[in-house]
Amino acid sequence: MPTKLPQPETAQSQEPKTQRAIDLRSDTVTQPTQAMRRAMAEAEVGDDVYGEDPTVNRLQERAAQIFEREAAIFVPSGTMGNQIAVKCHTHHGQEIICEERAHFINLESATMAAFSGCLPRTIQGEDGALTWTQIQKKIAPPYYYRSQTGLIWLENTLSLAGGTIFPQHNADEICDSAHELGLPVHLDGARIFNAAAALGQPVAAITRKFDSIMFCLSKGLCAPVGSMLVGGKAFIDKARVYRKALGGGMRQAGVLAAAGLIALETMPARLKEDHDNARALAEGLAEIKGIKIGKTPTNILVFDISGTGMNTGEFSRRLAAKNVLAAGIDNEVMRFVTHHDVSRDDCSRTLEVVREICKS
Ligand code: TLP
Repeated sequence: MPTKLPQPETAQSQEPKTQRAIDLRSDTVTQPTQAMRRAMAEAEVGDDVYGEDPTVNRLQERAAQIFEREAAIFVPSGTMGNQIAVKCHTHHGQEIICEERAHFINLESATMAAFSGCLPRTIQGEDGALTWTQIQKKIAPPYYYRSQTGLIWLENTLSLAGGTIFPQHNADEICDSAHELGLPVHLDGARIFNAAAALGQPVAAITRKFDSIMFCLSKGLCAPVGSMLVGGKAFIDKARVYRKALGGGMRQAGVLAAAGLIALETMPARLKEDHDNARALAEGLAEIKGIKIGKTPTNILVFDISGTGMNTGEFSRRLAAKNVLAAGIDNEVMRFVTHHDVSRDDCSRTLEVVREICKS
């Protein structure tokens, strides 16, 4: 499926200017909480390039502990975390097997090709889920002129498939079988805490077999900046080299890590609320003529609006005029994301607005 970045819509609002916009473009728009702001102001800091920032060190230790791994590293963004993982696991000229809607091949500025010199070998999975049988068929035969498979890549939840949860049995089988062939498996777990909340499982239990995991503090967990890369000590030592190479060595980054610690400790417990809101929104949308919506297991809704006679550009503009911000994944498919700064009332209001614009 062709993908385009959610573009901010200009809200040429016909509503009173004081009305707060309901921002469903992404959970990246969440504002840091008051507790985060206080912790940031009071953070103990040092130079993290020398490994001397005590707050960054604490965040890294906590992340490693929560995921039951040897080590973790704080990175400025999910994109950097993912691309460092690609670089650490592969060599130039190799292939990475992944789902065709994976974020790292569609929305990370082709860094995989530019920085690591790798090609994607894509598969379409049902609701974004892949099976070992599908993957096995895509592993390169050992001809010297054939680009060789270097890495298997899974994403949980899969954002562009509608926040779908990767079936645990498939993930375990893929990791075990790939390891038997000497292939590493990385998890883009930008929203792994959403998957864990929906499954009622600890993140460690659903990520145990992966060689490395990236997760984001700055999405549903509301931190202003930052992601973590988690794995074995040797992998994280290597990741530190490439983080610096990419310009991600930060100095007194403890001000950011302080918010990250609060995100990690306190915010996963409330994600279920976002999932409930998303489900309520999905049920309402399903009743509107012209809209087709699939499963909504977490906080991301993707729905086809081609039956309304509008494309996503027009649909987004009409929403923005009523102070609801959202964007399309392509010309026919819209994406809504619920989060901490979207209430159940905001969902009801959004449904009213969608009904109104679909009627007109
Ligand atoms: N996704 C963003 C946009 O890039 C689309 C969003 O609004 O959802 N992995 C996954 C699965 C992601 O969804 C994202 C961000 C990233 C990686 C990259 O994270 P950042 O934005 O921190 O570089």
